[in-house]
Amino acid sequence: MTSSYQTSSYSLSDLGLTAFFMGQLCVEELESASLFRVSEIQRSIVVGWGEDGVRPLRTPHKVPTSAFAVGDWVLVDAGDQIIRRLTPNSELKRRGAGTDVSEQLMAANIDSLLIVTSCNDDFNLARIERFLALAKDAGVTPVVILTKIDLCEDWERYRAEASTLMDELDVIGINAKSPTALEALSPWCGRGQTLALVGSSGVGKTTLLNGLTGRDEATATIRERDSKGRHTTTYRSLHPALGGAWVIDTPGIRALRLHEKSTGIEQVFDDIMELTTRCKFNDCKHESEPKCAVQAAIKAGDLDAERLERWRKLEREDNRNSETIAQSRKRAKDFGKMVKTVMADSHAKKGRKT
Ligand SMILES: Nc1nc2c(ncn2[C@@H]2O[C@H](COP(=O)(O)OP(=O)(O)OP(=O)(O)O)[C@@H](O)[C@H]2O)c(=O)[nH]1
Ligand SMILES: [Mg+2]
Repeated sequence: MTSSYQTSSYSLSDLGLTAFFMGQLCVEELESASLFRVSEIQRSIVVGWGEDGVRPLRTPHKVPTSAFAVGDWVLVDAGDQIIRRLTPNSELKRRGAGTDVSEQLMAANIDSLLIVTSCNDDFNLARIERFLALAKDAGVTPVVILTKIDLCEDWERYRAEASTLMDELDVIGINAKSPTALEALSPWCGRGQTLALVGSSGVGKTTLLNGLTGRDEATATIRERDSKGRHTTTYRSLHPALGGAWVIDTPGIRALRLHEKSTGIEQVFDDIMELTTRCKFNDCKHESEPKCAVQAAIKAGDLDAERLERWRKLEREDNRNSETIAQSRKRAKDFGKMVKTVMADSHAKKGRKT
């Protein structure tokens, strides 16, 4: 995707400015500075959309570009220098990759999260649940978009499976390449609304963006063998859609790691949460304890055992995420000690045998 600093202008209200943001400004600021909506963040560049079009903005001294998110509202001085970030009304955050425990801002001030997945090998319930928890954490409406229904004989099967993940979840099947099919997304594309497209590489996020905005951003075919994409989109960007909405396209995510104590997990798995309150023991592990309501629901066919496993996995990960770095070092040290002890024991046993 290439940056193009456009000059076409939108009013601040077209850009999604509401009283919530205006309430964060004092009269002097309104007179001397202007407001921009962050439309693109690359390694060292923040680009903003203001009343006169799009232009690069300078971050405050020693503040990295990672302190801002696409979709943010920022106050900017006459020299295109960002003065401050306005408090967002919603924020998508994830945990960094590998050993990085820091939180990464993915997008801000969005109304709905379009979780895009194809009706092929990409379809994965655990991944969709993670994205649902991400949306719930941010307090935004999740919608599951199933793409490539034109290449799939029984795409309704995918819809049926995805619909079981949460009550009242909208699951829309679409051929992202068909302009008429895009009308199915109109409930989330109203004037001033902002939606973000997330999902693995190759599922059709940029194809949807192009259809919704009339743009022609780069897309690329996927590998036939495993339906994997080629990571064509490399950074997040905000674009005006034809009906007055704003669309954020994002690079494909290999593995989404939720950040900190995620209340989203509890909301997505509220069926299991409700069952746990009915177990006989407060500290029930839902394994083989007597009068466990969770196991009883599995036996009665009311709860899928695989869903319970996926919840356990997310809970374990969430607990680990909430550890401080010191705790995580201690856990690694204790594990190292345990390995040494086991090794020493096995050497001693071998010694006794010979
Ligand atoms: N037949 C069909 N092809 C689709 C559909 N959606 C996307 N494609 C094709 O799938 C390929 C990948 O689409 P992209 O839009 O580049 O996917 P992406 O999610 O943006 O991928 P990344 O930028 O790598 O994250 C392209 O060749 C699209 O033309 C669909 O609904 N039907
Ligand atoms: Mg893309």
